[in-house]
Amino acid sequence: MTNPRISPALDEQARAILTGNDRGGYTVPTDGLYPYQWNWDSAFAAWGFATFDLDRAWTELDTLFSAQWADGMVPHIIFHKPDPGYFPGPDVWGTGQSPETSGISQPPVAATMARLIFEMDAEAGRDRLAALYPRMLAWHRWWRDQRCGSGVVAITHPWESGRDNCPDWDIGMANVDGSNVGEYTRRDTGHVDASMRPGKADYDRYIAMVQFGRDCGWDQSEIVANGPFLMADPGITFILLRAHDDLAALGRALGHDVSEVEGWAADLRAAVPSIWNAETRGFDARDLKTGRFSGRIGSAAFLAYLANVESPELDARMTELWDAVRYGFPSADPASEEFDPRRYWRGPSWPVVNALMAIGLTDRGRHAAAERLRRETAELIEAHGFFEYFDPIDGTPCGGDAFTWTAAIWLTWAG
Ligand code: 9WN
Repeated sequence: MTNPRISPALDEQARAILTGNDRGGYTVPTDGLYPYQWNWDSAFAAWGFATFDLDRAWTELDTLFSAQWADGMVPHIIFHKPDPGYFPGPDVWGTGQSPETSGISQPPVAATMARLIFEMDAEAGRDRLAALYPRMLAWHRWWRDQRCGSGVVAITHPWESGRDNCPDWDIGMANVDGSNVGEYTRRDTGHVDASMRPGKADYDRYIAMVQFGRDCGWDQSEIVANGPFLMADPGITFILLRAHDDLAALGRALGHDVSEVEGWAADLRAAVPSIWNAETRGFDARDLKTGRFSGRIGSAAFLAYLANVESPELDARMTELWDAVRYGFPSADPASEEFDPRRYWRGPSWPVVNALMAIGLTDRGRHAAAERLRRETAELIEAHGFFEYFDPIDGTPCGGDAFTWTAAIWLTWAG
């Protein structure tokens, strides 16, 4: 995925964002709004760092895995240093970990990013990879043991998906009681425009789910069995499937027996048809408490390409959603009534998801589609800067500025 470098000035800005968001061994997603280390943001940051500082890239992944739980989970937030600028902080999560962390995970892109980094310089990365490999293996085993009971990957909280308020989760969220969570003060809406963030009803339910986890001591089996929310996520299913293959490739490069990982990948691949919804003609989230499909198609469905899953129907659906907007891939279906072009994961185009989709499309030989995605993403960044997400219709920049993963995908892919 090498592109001619089209703007040295933007390259320089992107590097400055990564180094400016570096808090010493880890990066924050953006200053102010997200003052801690987030899981999948860090994996993308590592990929970005690898374009100019390979050693720093491996360190980012090391720091992420230094917060791994004894059961193998790598948490979605690591609260290295207290910061009142974010809610809910470590006191609300109450996981009792050291360092303090949240109690859920996030999309496992780390092995995919580690492979991209390793392949930039295998010699220089061999020892770093050797140290990381058993930790990544333990995390993938955790996904398999704690989240793949139904075959595909389940999430226990919308934050686990990384696509917090996308319409996929609406049917599962409807069953969560957010009325008894008590008083709290959000911090996100003090940093960015509230109309671009999830609403209060969503936040009440997010907090109710955190309180359930805390009250049962973050017992993952209890959360899966009796927690308020459990939905099959096409996004993490495809990301994990891809990551299993990348982890196996890394294991082989180190001379390990990778048959266990290959087995996990085969089982997960066999379960993928269970999230195909013939009615919506797409891969769809499913409420595992009722078996019902969400009936919503969003960008996660098209991460299928990343996992070597493709079909003419998927291609046709991708074109339908994409041709309805102008800038990159919409996070929700523009033809649906929920579509909201600036409300977080309910419509906006996310550079980081565009990059993942493009990796998949390139690997499947869809070079024209991958190039269109790159060009449209680059146009957004060139016109407005390194924002968190963008209105896919008119390109309005949204959310946080000077964003780590937007800078990272510029250096590695879009720029
Ligand atoms: C909750 C950091 C994270 C991303 C997620 C994105 C958003 C957090 C929030 O920010 O989630 O985890 O408070 O909104 O949805 O994908 O990792 O950039």
